[in-house]
Amino acid sequence: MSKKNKNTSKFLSYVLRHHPEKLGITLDENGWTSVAILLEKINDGNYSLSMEELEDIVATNNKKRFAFNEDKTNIRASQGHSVSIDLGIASKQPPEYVYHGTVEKFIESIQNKGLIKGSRQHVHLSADKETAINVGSRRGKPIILTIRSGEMHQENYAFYQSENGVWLTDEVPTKFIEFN
Ligand code: HQG
Repeated sequence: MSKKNKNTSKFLSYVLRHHPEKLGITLDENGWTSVAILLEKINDGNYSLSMEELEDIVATNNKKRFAFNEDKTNIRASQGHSVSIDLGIASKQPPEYVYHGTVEKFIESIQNKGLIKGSRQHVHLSADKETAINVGSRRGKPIILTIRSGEMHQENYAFYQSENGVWLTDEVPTKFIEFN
């Protein structure tokens, strides 16, 4: 992916997950926004973005962070929102274990409170350790927690899987976390 498209991806994450108003766009209740208006607003100032470039970003973004609807008239971020939207995905049985990458300075607090969603709409969990290592590495030396998601599901905690494969849930109480 080109440097320009990488920067545009970051900007799109910012507006589509957190601050649509900064670009003067609105998201519907499921997080979708009009592609035509998005392009119009982006091209309003001294930035230029074509539909072809946007299509390239959606197709090649390393984490498939964005998705078009069927006829490509709307676009949304597949997960990671802090604005209140409903992704409209059905709850789903998770694997027996999922993983969470974090760093040492959060461990004591996680031991006390479990995993909490903070400013995002969900706690984000990974299907494999590899991905969790990458998530944790954003903040320093990664520590990988194993979550007994199968057991949580049996106890009626709801899990969702975003279009790009991230496991989402509302909270993970300490008793389901293996700290090792
Ligand atoms: C920590 C990126 C103290 C948690 C990634 C994490 C992911 C607690 C931080 C996605 C805590 C929240 C989400 C507690 C949780 N006490 N700290 N009780 N419970 N934490 O960014 O999971 O590149 O909101 O361990 O790849 O790091 O943006 O969540 O360190 O998929 O697409 O609080 O964001 O994806 O941080 O990352 P975040 P996350 P994108």
